[in-house]
Amino acid sequence: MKTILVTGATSGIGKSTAELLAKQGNRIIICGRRSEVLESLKTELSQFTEIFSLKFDVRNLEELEKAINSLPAKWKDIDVLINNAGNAHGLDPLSAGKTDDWDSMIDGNVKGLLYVSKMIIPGMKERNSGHIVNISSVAARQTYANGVVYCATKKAVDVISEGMRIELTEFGIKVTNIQPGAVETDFSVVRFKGDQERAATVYAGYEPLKAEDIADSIAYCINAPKHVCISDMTIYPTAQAEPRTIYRK
Ligand code: 8X3
Repeated sequence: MKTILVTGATSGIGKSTAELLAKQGNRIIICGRRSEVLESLKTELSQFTEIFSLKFDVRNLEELEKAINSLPAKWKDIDVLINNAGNAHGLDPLSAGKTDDWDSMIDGNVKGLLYVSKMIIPGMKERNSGHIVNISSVAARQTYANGVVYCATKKAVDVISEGMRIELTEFGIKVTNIQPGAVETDFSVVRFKGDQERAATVYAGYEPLKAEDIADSIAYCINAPKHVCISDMTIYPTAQAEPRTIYRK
């Protein structure tokens, strides 16, 4: 049984991952921005294991420091950190991009991941053990038009994973970088600012990945034997060859 902290646990990949790892008997710290959603998820998952919830926005350093520092002693030794929180905002050429969207993506996907990691890594180093799982994207492998800033943030996640591995290997800490392709979650609804119809077109005509598929992959990495570190994993739906190429019927 491990103590696992999941950011962005209230929906999508984060929620499915928290659910699966809870069912496997791990103790889970679920983190997110919406207290009602966190509380109902806590109730739902408490039937399987011990759950602790922390409300914070990864973009808010003060809020997240306060939340993580408030963890009771028995929850402080985090074995696995899953840096899942992150989003895409807008799909625009650079010339028309909204700077608020850029700030949200850079603050959440890059700075937020760094802030949370900085809080958790010292304990892992002291204990000479731990596992950090960073959720990147296939957008880090292939830049696409109108998504340049999103792609840049995910490329940054790849680089941070690589750097973490270089800095943390001597402490016995594993680092896993996961690159999901098209996963049908609220991802596109958020990207298109609530436009459900447009979001649905992203997943039309083929079978996209489900959040559960990524949760499975994450669980596989976490459950690998102590001497095995899955450093990188790229997961596409069978119908997708790379971010821009999807075979639709
Ligand atoms: C989401 C996958 O291809 O829309 O990270 O960028 S993609």
